[in-house]
Amino acid sequence: MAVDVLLGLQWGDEGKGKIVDVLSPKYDLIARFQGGPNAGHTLEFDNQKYVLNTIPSGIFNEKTMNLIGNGVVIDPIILKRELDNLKKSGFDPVAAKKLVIARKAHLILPTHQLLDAASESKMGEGKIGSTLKGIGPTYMDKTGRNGLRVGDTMLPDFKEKYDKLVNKHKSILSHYGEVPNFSEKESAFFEAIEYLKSIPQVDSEHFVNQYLREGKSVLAEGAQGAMLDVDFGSYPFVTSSNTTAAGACTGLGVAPAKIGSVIGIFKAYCTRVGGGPFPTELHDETGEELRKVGHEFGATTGRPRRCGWIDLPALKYAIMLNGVTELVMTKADVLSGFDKIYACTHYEYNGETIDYMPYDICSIEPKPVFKEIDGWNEDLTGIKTIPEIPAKLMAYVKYLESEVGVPVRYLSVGPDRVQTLILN
Ligand code: 2SA
Ligand code: GDP
Ligand code: MG
Repeated sequence: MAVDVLLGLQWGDEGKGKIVDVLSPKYDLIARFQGGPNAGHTLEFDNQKYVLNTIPSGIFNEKTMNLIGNGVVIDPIILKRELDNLKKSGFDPVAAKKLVIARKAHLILPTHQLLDAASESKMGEGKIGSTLKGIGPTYMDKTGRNGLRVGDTMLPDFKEKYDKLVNKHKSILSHYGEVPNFSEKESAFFEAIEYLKSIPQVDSEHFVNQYLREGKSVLAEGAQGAMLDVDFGSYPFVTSSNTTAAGACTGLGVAPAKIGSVIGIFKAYCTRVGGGPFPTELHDETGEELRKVGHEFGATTGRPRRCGWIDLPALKYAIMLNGVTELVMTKADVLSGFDKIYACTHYEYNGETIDYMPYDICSIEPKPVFKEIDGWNEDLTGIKTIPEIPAKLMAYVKYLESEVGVPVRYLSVGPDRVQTLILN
């Protein structure tokens, strides 16, 4: 057996949570491999909406096990809150023995969040627009070899390790100004750590490979999107992890040869939240309309998302980086009623026409060249079968497939689980 990977091909929020939930009955294990509570993965079914930050989106499927992998960074306070909320809704993954956590995953401390905020506050115009969840500073401590890991919570010297790291953080924070009081947050942190200890800890590399040896199916769930990858995104306007398929190998402990299908998700248009270049962004009423109809607000922070037309050079780049084998197009319903829609096929950049993401995208933003495409008027949200798909939408899908060279396997026409069509 191999590990299939599902990930976002744009700037995040493509609908990964919804699609993982839809696919989870096919899998024995769903495993998050990077990012942390900066993610907001939304699922809807039975008229209920759930937003998951750290917990994998397979949690609502009765038979599926869920793993928070070693590549994830965990805020124990947020994880406890997520689990408490699920319990209130009648789901208790810990009691149901459906959640395990990698002991090698790193912990987000209250001071990581203070560092994130302090760093952003000093950047003015150039700020990243981080979610302020402490993601960057936690990955910095991981690669700087100072981090605290989930497994450390079980060791007798956990508090000493914590104090050592916090003292380092305090000294960095003092360079930014007065160190804010975080005693309340600290109490909540230690309370949440006690709770965290009740979740079974595993070595994700052994756990996942054992599943494969037993012939069980595994889906790795990405967070954010390829264009936010720390290596290949529009650096420095990126998140601090590898959001691309390679991240599934390091974030779970799976060899590259053990990767199977790579399922890439994209919206029928584009959004981005936070700072950084976004060539197809619409600064007009059409952008407003997309935001309004698509409810484009951050699932974690509530920030308005920037909206624009689909960007084919960026999509092709993401497909190449990830080795995408099949596509999912979401939010097709949001485009209903637009007389014309547009696809960026190329960029004008420095007096040239190019069809790739240029290195210096942050200082010279490429100007998009658009192809005009006929829109469709039909409401898609009740569509259940392929013949009901409007011909103009099908033509849009076929056009995108011919441009990127990968089939669109699933079409999502609404936020609910049931609003999903299998195309081929
Ligand atoms: P961070 O917090 O350090 O990872 O921020 C760095 C950049 O990564 C972007 N980022 C995201 N982009 C889209 N969606 C994300 N999750 C939330 C959602 C976002 C929200 O599901 O809507 O609620 O605002 C996410 N997480 C990180 C971030 O905007 C920065 O550009
Ligand atoms: P994720 O981070 O990729 O899981 O995506 P988010 O949950 O942050 O954002 C996607 C939003 O779009 C959520 O509110 C979903 O409920 C919603 N959504 C997903 N698929 C569709 C769709 O096909 N149509 C519509 N209208 N909404 C969708
Ligand atoms: Mg999201």
